[in-house]
Amino acid sequence: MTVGYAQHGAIAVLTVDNPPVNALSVAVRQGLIDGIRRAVGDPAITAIVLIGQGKTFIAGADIREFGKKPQPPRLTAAIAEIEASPKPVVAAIEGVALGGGLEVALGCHFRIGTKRSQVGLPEVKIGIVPGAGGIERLPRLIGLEPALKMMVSGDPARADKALALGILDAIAEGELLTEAVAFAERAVAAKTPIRRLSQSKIALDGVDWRALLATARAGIARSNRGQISPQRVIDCVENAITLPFDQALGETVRIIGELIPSEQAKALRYAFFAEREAGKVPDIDKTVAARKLRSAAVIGAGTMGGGIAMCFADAGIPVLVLENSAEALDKGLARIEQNYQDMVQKGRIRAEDKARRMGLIAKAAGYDDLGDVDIVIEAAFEEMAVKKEVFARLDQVCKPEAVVATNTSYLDIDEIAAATKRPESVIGLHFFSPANVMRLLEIVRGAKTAKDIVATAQALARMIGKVGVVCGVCHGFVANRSRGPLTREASFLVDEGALPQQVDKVLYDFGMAMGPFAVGDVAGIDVGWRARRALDATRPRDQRYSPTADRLYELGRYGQKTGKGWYRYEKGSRAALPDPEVEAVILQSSRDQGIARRTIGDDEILARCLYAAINEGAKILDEKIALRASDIDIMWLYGFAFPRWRGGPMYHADTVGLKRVYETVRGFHKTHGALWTPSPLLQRLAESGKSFTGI
Ligand code: 3H9
Repeated sequence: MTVGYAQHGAIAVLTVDNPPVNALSVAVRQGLIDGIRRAVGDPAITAIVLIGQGKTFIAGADIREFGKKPQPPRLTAAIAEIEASPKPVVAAIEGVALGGGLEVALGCHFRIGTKRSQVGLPEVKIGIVPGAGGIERLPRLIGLEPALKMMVSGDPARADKALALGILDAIAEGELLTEAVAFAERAVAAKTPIRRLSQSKIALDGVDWRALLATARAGIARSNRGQISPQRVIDCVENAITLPFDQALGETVRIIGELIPSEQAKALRYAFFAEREAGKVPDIDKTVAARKLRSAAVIGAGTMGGGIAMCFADAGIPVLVLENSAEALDKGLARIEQNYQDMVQKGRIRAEDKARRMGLIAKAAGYDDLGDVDIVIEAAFEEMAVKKEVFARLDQVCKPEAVVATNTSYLDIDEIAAATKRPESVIGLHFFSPANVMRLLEIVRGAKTAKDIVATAQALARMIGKVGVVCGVCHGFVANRSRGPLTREASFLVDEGALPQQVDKVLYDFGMAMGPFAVGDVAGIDVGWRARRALDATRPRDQRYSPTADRLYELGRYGQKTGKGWYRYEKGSRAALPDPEVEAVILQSSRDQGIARRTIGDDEILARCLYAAINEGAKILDEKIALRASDIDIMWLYGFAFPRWRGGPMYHADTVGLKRVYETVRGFHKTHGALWTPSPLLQRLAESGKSFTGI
């Protein structure tokens, strides 16, 4: 039975039981209708409680059913049946009521939650709109402005906020079912009037709803550039305001019907499941227990080390910070404090949050202070000799069960591990800058890393709110290695005839948050210069190399920090302005390389940048450094702000068609040589008509 039926005195209890998250499959929809009819038809029943089995009320429609032929009954029909009940219906919300789950609860006449409840309409995040009355009912319950905010962002509200907004009528202190039954009995005894939201009006007195919607549209155009669903939510909200309930709902149903099969919704559904898949490592199941993480240490108080220390403090984990000198440590802690201060000023955290978090960050006087910590993350200088020295010291002082991690972004983890007598405890934990903001945590598993250390790293990712993706060891690992060819091609394109602003615009218009040159100015042209010098010794002599960025470095143009890089920046502004001086450097560089500049079309720019990354991604997959194509996609979504509504670069390649991608790569190989050698996997898949996500 997906919807159980029981009687508690005169109260019927319907229990949705559809693990793992009580999604509203066809059987649940039918079960709800049957249960309501049975309770309504039974004279011994005076009221109904609707509850979910386990830790969830209902997580929404079954996303796996999307794209398949819809089967009756519709969710709107089930909700209409609930709302029409002449006997009071109380939703008892444990855990989440999301999407269709909240829509079911809004069809009920009362809602009682627990401290753990979360309610929301996240449909926009999977490229659709709330399609079962949520758009029409939520503003009627809590008012237009807060409802609009929730539906457009898709972010859930926790119990206390839901109570304040009026989504919840009460929060149970004790056992939810018992209190919900008591609530229902009281409603019957007091003859509390039943409130059917579909029959009420949206309160609009004094609300300039046109201005509100216009502001929301403009905000989304910036925050969710290129994404259709939030704009469609607002279309539906406008209908909810201007049309009668049934007519507005009819329009919403039509719109969700259009959106479900759309490319964007498919990509966003793909990303939803890819994210869940990324947490799974085939040889590490639930029987592998993670180690306890109650305290941490970070080596290095630079930008990266400081950001990592903030991650721990944000999660309530005490963290020690170790630096070479007292000055460097003081400087690092001052930067952390400033970051928190900025967050307070922007209203992101309260002053007391800042104080609590700063209180969790302490200075380590030396390596001997690290003997008790559960995890150490080294974020020292990117040089193998330095890393080896640090790890040899850590080996001497850390307790045997400690996790000993490095934040290196490209060095060989196995070589670092070999500097210790405990290579099984060593792992790569690669954060992305700014470490306290970017959500990707690349978990690099060395040849000898123990399984429970990997499981602990995954648990850490969850604790600090990151998306952990496990991969193997190679130069640059998965994220940076697959992105490297994109920046490489961007530089070549500029040498051949494009300008930075043209290349950046093409990638920005594609949906990336920034183009590669704007990113270079943020990351620092001096940083790129040092990374290239580190590779000089091993770079094949006949390999094409763009010297243009080196010319900018020689001019002291280090990027935003010097007010000049690929662009120029006015004092105090981050707006990238094209600079004739850069253009002159580029033209000279082309001449020096003997390249006759040509006009380059936007299509070529996009293909060169993206397909270079995709071809490298395919090589990484073939070498089994990444477990699956979707893991590469998740890394790009969370590490490089690739537009989620395009799924990720590998998924994007599938939508283009691998045959076409392969043919284009082959063409570039002919024109541009060895750096474009097609990946054998790409070739195999293209020739057999397969896709990355199908393997
Ligand atoms: C909707 O409701 C449309 C309506 O407006 C109108 C319709 C007409 N369907 O995340 P977890 C699976 S749209 C199918 O690891 P957690 C998930 O894939 C929907 N499957 O656990 C995973 O499977 P597996 C609006 C779903 O505790 C397993 O459940 N609702 C669904 O970290 C456990 O999930 C949403 O967008 C689903 N709806 O988080 C909510 N949800 O074990 C989406 C989950 O095989 N869901 N699964 O990998 C979530 O936000 C989180 O999953 C949730 C649990 C918070 C519920």
